Amino acid sequence: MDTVQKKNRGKVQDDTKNEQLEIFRSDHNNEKLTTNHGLQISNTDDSLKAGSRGPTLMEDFHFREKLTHFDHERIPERVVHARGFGAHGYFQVYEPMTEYTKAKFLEHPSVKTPVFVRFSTVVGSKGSADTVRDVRGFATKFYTSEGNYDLVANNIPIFFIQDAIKFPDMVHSIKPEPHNDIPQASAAHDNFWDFIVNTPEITHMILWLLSDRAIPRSFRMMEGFGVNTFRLVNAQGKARFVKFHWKPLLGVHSLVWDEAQKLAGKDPDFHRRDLWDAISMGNYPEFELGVQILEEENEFKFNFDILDPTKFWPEELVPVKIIGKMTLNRNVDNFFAETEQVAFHPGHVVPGIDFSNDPLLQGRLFSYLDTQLIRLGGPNFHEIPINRPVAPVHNNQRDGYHRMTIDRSRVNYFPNSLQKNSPIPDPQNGYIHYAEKVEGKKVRERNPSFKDHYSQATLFWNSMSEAERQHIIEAFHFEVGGVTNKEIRQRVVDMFNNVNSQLAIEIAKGVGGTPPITPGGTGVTASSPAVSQENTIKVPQTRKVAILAENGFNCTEIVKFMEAMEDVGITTEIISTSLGQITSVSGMELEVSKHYHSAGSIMYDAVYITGGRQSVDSLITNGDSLHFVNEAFKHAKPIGATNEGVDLLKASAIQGVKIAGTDNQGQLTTELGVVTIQNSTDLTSFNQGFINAVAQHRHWGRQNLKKMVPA
Ligand code: HDD
Repeated sequence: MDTVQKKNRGKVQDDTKNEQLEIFRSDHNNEKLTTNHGLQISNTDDSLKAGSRGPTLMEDFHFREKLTHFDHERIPERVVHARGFGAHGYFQVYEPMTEYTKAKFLEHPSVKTPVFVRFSTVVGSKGSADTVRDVRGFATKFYTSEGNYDLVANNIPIFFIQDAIKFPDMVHSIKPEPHNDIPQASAAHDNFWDFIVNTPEITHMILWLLSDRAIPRSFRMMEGFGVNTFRLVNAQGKARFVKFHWKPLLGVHSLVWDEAQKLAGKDPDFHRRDLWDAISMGNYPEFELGVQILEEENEFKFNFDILDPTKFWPEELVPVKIIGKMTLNRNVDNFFAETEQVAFHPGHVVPGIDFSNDPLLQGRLFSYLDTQLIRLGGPNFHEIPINRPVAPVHNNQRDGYHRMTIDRSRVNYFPNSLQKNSPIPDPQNGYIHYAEKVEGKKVRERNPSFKDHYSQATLFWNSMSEAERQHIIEAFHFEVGGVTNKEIRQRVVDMFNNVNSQLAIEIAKGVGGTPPITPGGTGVTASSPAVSQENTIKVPQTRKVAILAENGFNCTEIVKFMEAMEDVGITTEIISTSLGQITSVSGMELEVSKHYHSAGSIMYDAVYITGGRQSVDSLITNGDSLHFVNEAFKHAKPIGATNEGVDLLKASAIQGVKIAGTDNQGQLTTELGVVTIQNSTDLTSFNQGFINAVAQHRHWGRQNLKKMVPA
């Protein structure tokens, strides 16, 4: 796998810039300060006054302009997905997709399409923490030669509701309660669970929301799903149903809840920092685009309706065909101009991509354009640089707030003879909606095929590993534990009895509910291994390891360790009591990356304790370093120690795993992600063992240990 291209490290940027954006960039480098009208300014620290102790004068145009602009600097945040982080990149298909679609950007691998991606949380406001339990948005704008195509996706393949008309109710219920604006960025409150127990169609989505998917380790380690069913249409006019997938080449990995909560305080920017740093270092995130394609004649082949957005198409039934790859290789220049002002819309399609009658999608097609009008202040938001297509724009739309184009023609209507009917619609190459035959009575109804709300929820539950199930149960205990109304808590127990009796019993244990009397479940015994994160890609690349060391460390061990990690694309940081330099037994100096005030185990994927008597003796007497390893152990992270370093583990609260000691001197000892060796100078096997443990991400077997360490 070529995920972390060593060759890329240190290289700042790729050459796939969106030329369109280039012309709007300004560096303000080595320039004179001016007003917005180009007048040079002599002093910007003192307002114009009548006497140096006198009142400020109305005629101070510079003061007025500066303050007025500042007073108007904020725009409304997105009503959902307010907190987000974006990056530029490019996309290429692996092979021509012409059999399925006439979309030009999917026509040939030689076509390199610039993209802009914005990842987001849904519920929290713009200043909320990154690691909250929530769905993550994964919106991609492809700047294609035929116009912008937006794939506005989430990291969960299904949705809360089936019909867009319920979206305002659903969002109102999960957002902070209106009387006191509490809680922020959390689903653990009465209003949301009240909505849940009254909305059976939400059952399946709640299981996903309470699963590890909702606390990703990184934006780089999430899948993306278009959720809705779309159509691909080829040049011959043949249409097929399609679901879109993004698959990260680093696999799908999550935090644990205790870690996510602590990160929200210690580093609320954890995900955006991770993405920014990865791109800055040349560790470009890569996602493969996959499609599940369904022939129209197979529309009714499944025991769920393929237009129902609360259902996914199990990959075991409809395989995901991997068709191309997106690489994110450039951070933004300006957060507001790009990430904040970017406007996505599922209705931004190109020829060859069309809609289905999924009632959620149909409603989305209205909402996104509507919301940009208020958020970006008018109908000309397509002229903001980040939203401009690379394809030329010609139409008779004119005027409105913030119009930038100077339309020089006197003709602003069609048909016309003064300009020979230009701009003229093109019946051959212009977008043609798929001519689907529809008929029916006007009704406010849901089709009976949308009525089974539990079978796929059981399928999902069946597909979870033991650890994943345990996490879901604990998430129920936390989220429903935040509900004050006892009746709602009991109704949650009863609701999930429809999915699985054992699940309901386990929920009841933690929320003070009565376990269901009647056995529940749906009778579904099938599972979909593809949805379990246990079966994802597991590689060590781009992981971050904390090295605990103090003065008197063993320099050979640490240097060899750092080299071995670097070779596989793992980054290392040295954590010590204070910033500055630490000195090895042999006098070698190393720069400390962070001290215990600024770092915590929660910011790393793994911990390594290097040898050196003096260093380890200091670590053993330091509560911070003991807490560091205890906490990493509790969060199921890989822990490695060599020679004297093993003594820190012995002094810690870690129990129940085998650690190198007198009976296994010189041998590599590995159990449940704890990798140790003592009395050895050949650390090659240790380094390799540690890398393997890092690749595993977490060692959930530790959850079964009777005695877990406090942290
Ligand atoms: Fe939505 C934003 C994804 C259903 C209405 N949505 C928004 C964003 C993402 C999604 C990723 C953030 C885009 C950005 O970064 O700017 N939304 C989804 C997915 C859905 C979904 C995958 C289920 C298939 N959304 C959905 C429905 C409605 C909306 C049913 C309303 C009928 N969504 C919006 C919105 C937002 C939005 C209000 C808020 C900000 C924006 O559009 O630009 O229009």
